[in-house]
Amino acid sequence: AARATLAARPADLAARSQLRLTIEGGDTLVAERVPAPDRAVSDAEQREELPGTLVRAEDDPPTGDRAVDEAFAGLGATFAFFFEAFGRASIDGRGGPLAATVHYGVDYDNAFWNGDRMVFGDGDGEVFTGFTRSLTVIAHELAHGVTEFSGGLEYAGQSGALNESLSDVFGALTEQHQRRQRADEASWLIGAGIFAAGVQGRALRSLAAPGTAYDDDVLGRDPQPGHMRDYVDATSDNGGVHINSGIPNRAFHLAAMRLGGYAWERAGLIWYRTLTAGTLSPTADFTAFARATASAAAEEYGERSEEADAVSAAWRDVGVLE
Ligand code: ASN
Ligand code: ZN
Repeated sequence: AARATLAARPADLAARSQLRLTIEGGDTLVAERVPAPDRAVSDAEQREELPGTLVRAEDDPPTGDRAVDEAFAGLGATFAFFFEAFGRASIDGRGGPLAATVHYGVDYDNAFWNGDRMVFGDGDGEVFTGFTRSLTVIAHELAHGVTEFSGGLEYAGQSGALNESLSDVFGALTEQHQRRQRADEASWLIGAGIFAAGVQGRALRSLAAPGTAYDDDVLGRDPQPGHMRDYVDATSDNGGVHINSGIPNRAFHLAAMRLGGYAWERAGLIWYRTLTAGTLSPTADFTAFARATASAAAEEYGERSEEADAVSAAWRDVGVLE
């Protein structure tokens, strides 16, 4: 039997695409067009001006600049994750561009999404090294774009902590997908490998054990709670968006561990559907989000499904649902 499928990309998909040839069932050649990333990495040359100079576009060869090539590869891995796991083509869902700027500022100890592009500092070399060294950081920033294009979650208080948590969840899942790691094989760390030598810590955050990622003289101690009883009423950090995100992070980890297997396949899909269903309020709090994940699980797998039960139990375990 021979079957050749040459499906043109949908007219509304502004994506670049590539021909993928696979052999099915031993004797069936399937040719299909799948979206391909459209990456553009720019160099800020240590200034705090965007976008900087374009140094690597999609069809360009590696530059030899570590940060440029790490960003390019990381954007590619994140694109592949969102498409293969959820069928989403790029940040806008229509195959649109992935723009990043590296070498931002002098001794710049952060990375961010500015509404348009991902921006990465090189670190000061004392506490942080380059922020592109971690795929989870690159995917975290790209996921802020996905959240924004999905209707957004206001970046303050609990909705802000959910925005942060979704970026951590998709950041961790991108790495697990790239490494083909099951839930119980993964590190569940964000930003492993970006601390300078001598810093007492494993990573920026841990989804599995919030509050345990680092304990360092300069950096202090990881402030994340993993349960509502330890919720931090902060005014800094937009009301603790990078602090209280530990609670929904741990809920995701618990749901994924309960289900087992590849975390993106069920727990990840449920969180993605919750974000993109179009019914989530931009000011959703933890309880509203938890209920929305339970509804998404019931919709996808059934009311009394293993998946719906795992999700509800996880939110109870962190004190968000009763
Ligand atoms: N690294 C941070 C983040 O993406 C930057 C920020 O909060 N602006 O969440
Ligand atoms: Zn973030």
